[in-house]
Amino acid sequence: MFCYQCEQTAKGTGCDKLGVCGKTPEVSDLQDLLVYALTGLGQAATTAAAEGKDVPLTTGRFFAKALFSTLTNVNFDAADFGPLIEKTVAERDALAATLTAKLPEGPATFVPAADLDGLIKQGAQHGLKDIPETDPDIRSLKHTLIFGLKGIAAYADHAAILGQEDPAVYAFLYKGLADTFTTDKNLGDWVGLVLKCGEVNLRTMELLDAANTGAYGNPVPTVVPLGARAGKAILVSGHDLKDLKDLLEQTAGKGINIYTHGEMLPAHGYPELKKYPHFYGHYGTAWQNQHKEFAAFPGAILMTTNCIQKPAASYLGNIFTTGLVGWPGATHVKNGDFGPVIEKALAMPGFPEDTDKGTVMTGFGHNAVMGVAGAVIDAVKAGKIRHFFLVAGCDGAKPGRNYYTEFVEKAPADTIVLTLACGKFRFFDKKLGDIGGIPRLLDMGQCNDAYSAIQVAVALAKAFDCGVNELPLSMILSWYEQKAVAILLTLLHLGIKNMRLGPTLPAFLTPNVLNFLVENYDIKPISTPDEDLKAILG
Ligand code: FSO
Ligand code: SF4
Repeated sequence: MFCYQCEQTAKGTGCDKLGVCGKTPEVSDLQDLLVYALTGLGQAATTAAAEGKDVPLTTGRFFAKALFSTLTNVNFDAADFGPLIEKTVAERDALAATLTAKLPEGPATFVPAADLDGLIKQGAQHGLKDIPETDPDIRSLKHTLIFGLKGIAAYADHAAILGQEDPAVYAFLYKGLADTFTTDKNLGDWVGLVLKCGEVNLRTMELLDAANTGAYGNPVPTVVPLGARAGKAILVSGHDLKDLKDLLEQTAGKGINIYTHGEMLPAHGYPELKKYPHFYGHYGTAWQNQHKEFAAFPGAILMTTNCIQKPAASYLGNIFTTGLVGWPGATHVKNGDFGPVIEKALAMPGFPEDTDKGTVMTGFGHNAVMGVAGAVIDAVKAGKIRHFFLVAGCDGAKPGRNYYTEFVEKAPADTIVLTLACGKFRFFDKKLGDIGGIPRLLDMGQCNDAYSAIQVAVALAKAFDCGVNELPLSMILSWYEQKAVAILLTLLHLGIKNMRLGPTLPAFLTPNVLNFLVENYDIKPISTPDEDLKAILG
């Protein structure tokens, strides 16, 4: 195995024995083989499109799901990858049969082994390092593209589940993976392709925003209790709002309270979800604290997407996976088929009494923020708001991530902190007060809602008649997995400069590629909160 797609990669260079995330070498090799097979499907689909033939939308939908399943902390179950590889090859062959052109030898002609052991052996031959490339900088950009495509695939899958699709997004997924097996492009072409990935991700996030708000309404500012209500309980984690909606429907009137964990917190802001009286509150913090928090939860737990951590034995019997998520030994239920989760919750003790642990607020999506744009602009013009910080991105286990807590604590009282994704759990319950009625801490949603932050930045720039880079706005980003890579590429595509990125920089960027980013985008690693605040605020 060799994997260096996420921020916690071993020694900051790559996991080659066992994933720090818990991914086994077998699963890593199988995921590599799936990406290899998808590259072949991508070649077939790209050739079909060039020949003017239709590629069915169902192929795109499958492609996104399969690629999403290789994202960090989604699926750790080797048994799930054989069927995905077989279906990929079947889809490829169905398309290839319609083609006039002959597909090249390699991913497009690969024949999967008949059993899991054979597939694992094949996977070991088709890792990231086996992608044809001799130039280390182009290899770095090829890998960056693959990781960005994984991020797009995740967003495209979420959007498609709620009925929003764009064939152009799928076409880019096909072409992107197919391009990693080409050797006729120079470094400049590759920089262009990687930026294009950011552009396509923006379109995908736009689709997802339309999907979420179309299905469940525009989020509204909402107070969310952090304590518990006496009674049976189910905890829902991950990012899939449809799973949550289905669970709310299926538990209505059953005396079970539904709690969010991690990235599900912003779900409380959606009118069509918050209307359920048994959708009670939020429990716990970010994904890396599952061991402690899940072990203490007195009900069933449902993981709808990443990030799942290896379940401890104490709660392995209570945790359920659905959709693309998998952990060997954890019960998997089909999307929307939550009977076993409900049964388990009813058999467990639940919370014995009401407990009050205070509240937090969420629901500041672009619609809500734009609704008070007039007041925000006036406050900036009157000098009451000096600066905005977008402190956003993922959380993780590294101690260096305390930077983000300290940064928010030290941000002066005349500044506003916008946040999104699970990194917010480092400071989400801080009481930062308000500026003339505008809360100083605005939770814009999941990492899946990064589109909201971009919309707000663009609207502010329009109101002040300047570019986004001229706004009194600084982006302080934390990254962890490949959705964050896709978002970062989107911000680069939009020409955003001066981003601060931590806690460490991606291992897959060579020094030359990093230099390019520094020279053209003034991207910087985080230093200390004091130094960074001083540099930003002067
Ligand atoms: Fe976090 Fe995990 Fe949302 Fe990521 S739960 S780390 S960027 O998968 O998806 O923010
Ligand atoms: Fe290592 Fe991250 Fe890959 Fe897991 S996803 S194997 S932690 S680089």
